[in-house]
Amino acid sequence: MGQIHILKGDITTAQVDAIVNAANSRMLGGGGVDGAIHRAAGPKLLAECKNVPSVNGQRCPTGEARITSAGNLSASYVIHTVGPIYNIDKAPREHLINAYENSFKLALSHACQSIAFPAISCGVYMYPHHEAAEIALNVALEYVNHFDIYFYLFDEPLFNIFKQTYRQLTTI
Ligand code: AR6
Repeated sequence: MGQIHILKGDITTAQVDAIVNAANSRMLGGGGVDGAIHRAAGPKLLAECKNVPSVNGQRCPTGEARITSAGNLSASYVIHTVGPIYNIDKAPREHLINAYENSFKLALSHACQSIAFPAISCGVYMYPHHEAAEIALNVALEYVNHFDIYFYLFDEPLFNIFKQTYRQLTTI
């Protein structure tokens, strides 16, 4: 039985088996947490991403996940998932649920015992933060038997939303 930990800070410092990246479908890096993870991991991560099979330049469709090693990060793996772009996605809720679930499934199949997530789609993809927290934490509660789960929130308002949502979901 693991635990859910809600932390404020930089996910690249997480001491876990797998760090989840909020990537885009091309999986060649980007801004936000994706940029931070690639900078901290170094060029080996980008080289590994380039080896992931692509269809028309798309390595990871929205809601799916892919796994690579983690370069200079202390984690064993980076799990790259792609959340929905809230304003243009036809099924944003379903896709955000899938992004979390598929990340957990990949971590399970690679025998990970601890996993760290950023707030997927909560930056430039503009998913409303309260609903995103509710989705992230509900999926995490389904997998907490298998992992220690760490959410790294980068700013105080989102950190507070995750803490408050977690209290609401776990208070009977
Ligand atoms: N550690 C933890 N969280 C972080 C960090 C960090 N080092 N840096 C930023 N965040 P975003 P998205 C937070 O935009 O919305 C990229 O360009 C950030 O404050 O990184 O899923 C990709 O390549 C926000 O709360 O991801 C894609 O093109 C959260 O991480 C696109 O952005 C997610 O913000 C994905 O957009």
